[in-house]
Order: sequence, then C-alpha cells, then structure tokens
Amino acid sequence: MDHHQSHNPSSSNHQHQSAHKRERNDNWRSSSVKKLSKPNHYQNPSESAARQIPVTSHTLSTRREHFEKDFPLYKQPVEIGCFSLDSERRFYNDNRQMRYYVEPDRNPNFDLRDGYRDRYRKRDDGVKEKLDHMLHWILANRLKLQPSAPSTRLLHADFVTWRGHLTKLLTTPYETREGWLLAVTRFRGTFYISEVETEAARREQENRTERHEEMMYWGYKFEQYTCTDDTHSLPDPSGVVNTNEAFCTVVQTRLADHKLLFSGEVDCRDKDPDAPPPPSCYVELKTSAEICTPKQRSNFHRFKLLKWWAQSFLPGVPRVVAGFRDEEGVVVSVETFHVSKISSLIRNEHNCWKPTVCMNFCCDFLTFVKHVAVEDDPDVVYLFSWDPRRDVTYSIHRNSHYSFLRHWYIKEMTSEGDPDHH
Ligand code: 0WD
Ligand code: CA
Repeated sequence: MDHHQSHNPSSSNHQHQSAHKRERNDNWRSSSVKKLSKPNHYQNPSESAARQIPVTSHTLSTRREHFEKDFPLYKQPVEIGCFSLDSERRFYNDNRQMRYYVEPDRNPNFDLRDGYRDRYRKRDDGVKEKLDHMLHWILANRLKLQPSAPSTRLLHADFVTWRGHLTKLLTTPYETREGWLLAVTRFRGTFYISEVETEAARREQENRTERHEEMMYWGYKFEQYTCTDDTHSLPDPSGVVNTNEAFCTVVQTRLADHKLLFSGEVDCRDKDPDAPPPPSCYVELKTSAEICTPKQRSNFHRFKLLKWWAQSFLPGVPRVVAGFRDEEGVVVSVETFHVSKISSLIRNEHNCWKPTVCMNFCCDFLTFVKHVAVEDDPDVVYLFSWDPRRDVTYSIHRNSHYSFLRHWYIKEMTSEGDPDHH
C-alpha cells in the first residue's frame, strides 16, 4: 500500500476508522502497555480513563512487533498558518522568511565549506525556546483555533507540539542510540508537548568536535546554494548564512482520534505560482555523505531515509531534495526523493523499518499521554522518558523547572476567551 493514500480524506481509511479504533485500543491495553499491580504515581484517573483501562498501567512498550497493525488514519495535513523568525530570531506572524527552490545541476560541485569562517552567524543553541514561538502563533491566531461548538476547551486540538518532537516519536521503535524526554502539560483540555534535553544530548553538544561543528554548517550552506528570497532572482552563495532565520508552517491534522496542531520549519517552496497550495508545494532540503558501497547504501536506506520520511510525511511535504557530498564537503550529486515513494524504495532492504510501525507507535503514545496526564494544570508537567531498549516511563512534577507554558500565554488564553471579560 502506498501510505500516502491515507492522506487522502476520500480514501477507504475513513470507512475503516471505527473498526480501527477498536482494534487499536485493544492492542494498546493487552500488549503494548504493561500492567502493574502496584502503581506508584498513577493518581486520580479521570472517569473516562478509568473506564477505558481497567488495569492501572504506567509504562508503554516500544517493541516493533506491537505496532505491526493496519496503518492508522492520518488525515491530509492542512496548513492553517505560518510564521517567520528573522535574523535576530524575532517572531512575525507571516511568511516573510519564505524562500523559493531553484533546481540545481545534477552534479553541481557546490563547496559547502565556503563561508564557514567569515560568513556564518550561528543561532545560540544554548537558548531553549521550548514551545514559545508556537504559543505566540496561537495567541495571534486564537480566533481560528476556537472549537466550533461551545466547550471548556480553548483550542480545537488535543495536542500542540513541534513537528520535530513527533518525528522523534515516529522513529522511536527503530532508534537504538538516542533516548528522549518529553514534557507534557494539560491545559484547558489540550496537551502541550515540549522536549527536554537529555543529559546525553547535553554532553554531546558540549563535546562536539570542530569537524562536527563545521558539518552542521554544511546543511545550511546547501540551502543557500538552492534557495532565493524571491521568485525572480538566483541563489546568492556570497551572502551570510544566518541560522536564526526560519520559516515555519503550522498544520492541523488527525492521527486516529488525536487532533494535532503542530509546526515545522520549511526550507523552501516551488517557485511556480501554479504549484499546488501548501504544504504540497514545499521542498525539504538535506545533505548526506555520498554513497559508494552497498553497505553505505543499506545504512542510508535503514537510518537516513527513515528520518527523512518521518519528518516530511508528518506535515505532508511531498519532496526531499538531497545533496550528496564528499568528505571535503563538495556536493557531487543531487537527487529528489518523493516522500510517497520512500517506503517502497526500502522494501528490498532486509529487516527494514515500516511506516505503519512508526505511525501506530506515535498514536499509542498519544493515547498513553491522554490517560496518564489527567490533571489539567499549567503548573504540572508529566515527564515522559525513554531510553533505547526500554519502555516509556513517566514522572510527575509540580511547579518545577520543567514547567514550560508561559505566564503570558496562560493569562491571555484564560482572560480574553472568557465571555464575561471586557
Ligand atoms: O527540538 C526542537 N525541534 C526544537 C525546535 C526545540 C525548540 C524550538 N524549535 C524550533 C525552532 O523555532 C525552529 O525554527 O524548531 C524549529 C524547527 O522545528 P521542527 O521543524 O519541529 O524541527 P525539526 O524537524 O527537528 O528540524 C527542522 C529544521 C532542521 O533542518 P534539518 O534538515 O536538519 O532537519 O529545523 C532546524 C534544522 O535546520 N532545527 C532547529 N532550529 C532551531 N532550533 C532546531 C532547534 N532546536 N532543530 C532543528
Ligand atoms: Ca532541511
């Protein structure tokens, strides 16, 4: 099956949905969640949670075999807005940072090292932005996010998060190296998910080699060789690479019974004004080491294409343009990957990843979150934690340094939406 069919709202997925839901919940209860007779911190389950899970459970399995089920419903993502971050990382509720894709030569010889020393302004990655830009976007677009029917909920969404966090969830059943920490806060019926840096990731960031630092620049330099600011000009590789700048799409979609609202950075769009509307006109840019041996090809399929597929499938970005570079950072070839064809490309690979496992795990994790994070309070964080070869566990933190919903957001969301407020 071509999994992009599931994006098509008219596909058979719609009809199969209720049967799906039943099957999924049974599976979640019986196999992927361990039952514990002595819970330690599963407190005060809501009525609906108590009804759906008769046993108290507090871990979630990530084993692949539990998620080899039918592909869950994933609605075609719809762009409901966008925002831009400028060279100083300032937020704008518009598309001023949109760039246009200019197709390069198939063998372009782009020098990705050019400008690393003298024309590079790197974003300060010590600043943890958490969900802040998304919260700004939500406040600026409150009216179009309100539930259609009167509700105690403020937003027509079950989950608000970054696309990058969802990518991590999709690849979890296949990840063997890096664990994650995801903080969840339930506020007025919506679950906000924000990543917390793990100790291992922090150490890695501190101990990066000079070579690694430079290679991180290469991806941005490739963008400069292939993108323009307007539809009429050509790329300008003589300029400064400033990684503060970003254009982000905000999309709404649904994974089984989870309504999702998330944002992801988009590299550029098709410059043809007759191209399909967003997100179908968007292009994701990547660089990767050139492939010289069968072993390298196999690794590329098994690891890289999994990450590329997951990241672009989520917001419905249909194309990934890859620049393959040599050891010296020279792009020797360029290839376009159609996201809908990636899963068939890898089918010949022995023991390879499966899109259905990725999507079912993500779906079951979100169900798990809904059952665990019962207390609706912006000062409470449910911290979900995962290490490779382990189950997902969680801990609860009240008024801790993990809290990430800003006071300005809570204040504005709870006052102005109140009909008595003037
Ligand atoms: O952990 C994250 N993903 C966080 C992202 C934490 C806090 C903030 N952000 C925000 C920033 O506002 C950024 O503009 O991330 C935005 C991008 O979010 P995303 O699309 O959800 O992230 P992801 O899919 O992981 O990465 C997309 C691109 C990357 O391109 P490649 O081709 O390497 O995947 O966003 C960039 C990077 O260029 N990027 C980041 N930019 C700023 N902060 C970050 C980050 N932490 N991670 C990746
Ligand atoms: Ca990219």
